[in-house]
Amino acid sequence: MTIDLNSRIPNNVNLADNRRLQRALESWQPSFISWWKDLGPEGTHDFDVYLRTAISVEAEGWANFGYVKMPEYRWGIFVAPPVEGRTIPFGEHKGQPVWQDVPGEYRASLRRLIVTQGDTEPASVEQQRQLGLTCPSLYDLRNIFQVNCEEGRHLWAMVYLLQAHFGRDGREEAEAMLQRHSGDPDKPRILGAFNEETPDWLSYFMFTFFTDRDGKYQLSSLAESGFDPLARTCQFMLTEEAHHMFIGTTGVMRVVNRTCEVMNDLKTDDPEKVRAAGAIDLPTLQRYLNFHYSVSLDLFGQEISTNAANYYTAGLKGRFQESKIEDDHQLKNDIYNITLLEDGKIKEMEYNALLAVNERLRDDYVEDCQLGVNRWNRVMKKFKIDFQFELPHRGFRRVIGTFSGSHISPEGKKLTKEQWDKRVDNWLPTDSDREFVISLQKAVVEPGKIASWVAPPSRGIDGHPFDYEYVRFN
Ligand code: BYC
Repeated sequence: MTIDLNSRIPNNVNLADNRRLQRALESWQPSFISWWKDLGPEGTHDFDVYLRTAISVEAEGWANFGYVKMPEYRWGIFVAPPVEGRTIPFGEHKGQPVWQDVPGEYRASLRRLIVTQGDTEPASVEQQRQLGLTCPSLYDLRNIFQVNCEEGRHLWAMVYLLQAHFGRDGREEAEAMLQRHSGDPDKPRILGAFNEETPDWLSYFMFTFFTDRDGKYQLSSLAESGFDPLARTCQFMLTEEAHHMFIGTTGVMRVVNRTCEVMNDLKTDDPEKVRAAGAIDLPTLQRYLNFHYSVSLDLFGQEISTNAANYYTAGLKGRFQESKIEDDHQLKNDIYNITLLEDGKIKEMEYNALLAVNERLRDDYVEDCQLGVNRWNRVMKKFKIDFQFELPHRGFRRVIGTFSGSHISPEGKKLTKEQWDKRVDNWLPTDSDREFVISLQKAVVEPGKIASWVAPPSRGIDGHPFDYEYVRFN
């Protein structure tokens, strides 16, 4: 499983032995680089960035650091090693040997899953394209570039699967990945969250906490797939994904930390005074949290989904940590509790567990989000500040599924439109919140310096201190 770094496309899949595939990927590569130059991080092509590049998929090789110009980043194809004798872990083919090729009957479903996953990766790079221009510190600048490069690599991962296993259709899908663009009215990205703007660093930290975490759960369920190339690809992607969520968890935590410092220094909880001191008041942080959480909840699809049931039964997309769950892994006769809006009332209802696979994944996600929120709440406790963040009710501001089109308060009460309109400014970022947060966005690029609204990290990257020159501008 060693990575051939000298080849034009670094890989551990013996690309050199498959000339047709190698040629297909090599002919896609210039389109990718040109997309990166046009829609990747703006104005950064000459920067030397202290980046991590994988040189092997083993524990000691995937975190190799050095200065790199981003357009020269070694994007490539890395999959986790095969597990000998692996069998399909769930669904109607459970126990049969995993597939190395796409089964004809599941071709359309697999293609759709891979395209949906792949589409999110370049979308997030596009969404974050301008953030480098207003970075709060060099440390943060380096980290966002790392994330952007890895999202680019995740696109490579999906494009490899499409080109290796879906022939001409796959090549067309690979091209289309670079033609849809985040927020483009004519050719938008596939999923809603990836057409939202990420206009400031608070939104970015929230995005990496909430939306990248959806990525973790979706990739984990694809990592269980009976289609082994997809499973192994996603397994390696998950190692990179952890860093993205680290940025979200610690990013928001550092913002909370700074706000609490200011509140205690000024002995105030008046949001205006906190803002005047250049920090972001806690109620505004809660409103950003509400927004990003609800957008990300939509990414799990409908509560009751025949698509999801079919993917599961076919053995294509499993549950989170499928192999650790103790049941028959077929779910035909199992039930699962779902919160639904029925006849204008929010009710817990029992449903066939197969139809509830999306909802179960969303439940796992909600639990994980709560752990992060608890960590942020501990910061306020440490500062002896009487304020706690809360995840809003799962029906709050939803666009997909049972709650879409209704007005549900953060506490989970069904409201009329008038009631909602009266109170929504307390719950979601207002124009003036956004203007304020954007007004704080000014680039701080001197090593060791940091913007007023966020605390420095407790540790640097790869054992270096915070004031390390993580990015060199040429
Ligand atoms: N927006 O039966 P349902 C990441 C559509 S993030 C728009 O529930 P299904 C990352 C749906 O397509 C992880 N449309 O569908 C993070 C369907 O359309 P049709 C990305 C939506 O298929 C940060 C209809 O509604 N990976 O990696 O069970 C940075 C019926 O819905 C949405 C994946 O998502 C939506 N939110 O569930 C970088 C994994 N939700 O058939 C990267 C692959 C639903 O009526 N995707 N619809 O035309 C999937 O597993 C599934 O497609 C979904 C949807 C879970 C997304």
